[in-house]
Amino acid sequence: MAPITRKLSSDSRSDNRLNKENFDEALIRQPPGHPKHKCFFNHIWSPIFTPELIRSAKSYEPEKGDVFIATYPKCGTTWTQHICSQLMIEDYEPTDGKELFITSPMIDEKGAEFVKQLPSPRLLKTHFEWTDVPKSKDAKYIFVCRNPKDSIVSYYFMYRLLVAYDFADGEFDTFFDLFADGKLAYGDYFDHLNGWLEHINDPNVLALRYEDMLDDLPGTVVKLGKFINDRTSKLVDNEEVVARIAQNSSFDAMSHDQSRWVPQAYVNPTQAPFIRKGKKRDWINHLSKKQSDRIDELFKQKMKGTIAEHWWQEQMSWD
Ligand code: PPS
Repeated sequence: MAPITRKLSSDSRSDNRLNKENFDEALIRQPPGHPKHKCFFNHIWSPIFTPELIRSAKSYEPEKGDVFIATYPKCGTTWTQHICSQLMIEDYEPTDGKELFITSPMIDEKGAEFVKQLPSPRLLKTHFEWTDVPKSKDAKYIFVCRNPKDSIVSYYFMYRLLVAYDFADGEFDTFFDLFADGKLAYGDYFDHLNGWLEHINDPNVLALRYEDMLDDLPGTVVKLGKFINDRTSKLVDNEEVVARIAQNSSFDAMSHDQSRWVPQAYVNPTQAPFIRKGKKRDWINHLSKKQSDRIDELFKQKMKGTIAEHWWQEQMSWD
């Protein structure tokens, strides 16, 4: 673990001068040139997370009808949430103050109590790895993944965008090394992917790839509708409904009024917006050949023998 900016830590728990607030502060780490993180439970988190809410989120007991959208960050979460919200929530209309962020909250950040007061069926976001996600055979899980090279670039721009990370001027090379070493919020991309891949054939899990969503958005809307529940399954039998949802969920449509997704107080207005490029292979504009080779090597080592071993060859090739 990299050096820490504040003296703290394992002894902090026994220091009775620390109240809740400065205990949270004590978990902050930010070596020079790095983003700001919180470190607890042997994991790295966004500085806005707290141990209490993470513990609470993990202990949530899912109810029948709950739908989790689970991703490693930047793999198509918001996009999938927006599509599913249109299918599941009758008066869904995200606006400033009633952002998707609130109607389809991230359980990891908000904890169980916040989630329980939402009307059922609930649509929840999570970046938890498989082992941490609250499990129930009565809940459904939509796992969305994206090739690692585009995920790194998108994640880099998000770290610059979100005020909490204090990384608006952060260097890509620093960020790249943290990603490759698994030292960003939510840890190692490959471990996260591998954990979920072991469950993609479970009957209550649907796996999607971001790149396939780009290739066939109406088909993705139908897949989601058929998976979620009987009502949404019937809805997607109607071609007009599918066409309208796909239209509302295009990159251009979602680029408008971005205050619908994330509260504006969270973002740095000088940075690229949250819905940023929405493409495959944008990584070619940011990774050096050496960095690209390093990800290829990690992919080969860590995905060998898995169902994803040969995924994304075209999207990840240097040529
Ligand atoms: S987060 O913060 O983890 O919830 O981010 P997440 O929503 O998973 O990922 C954000 C990336 O998804 C892209 N996006 C889209 N691409 C294509 N079409 C649509 N409609 C769409 N909506 C979101 C978004 O632009 C981010 O990717 P990049 O590569 O940064 O553009």
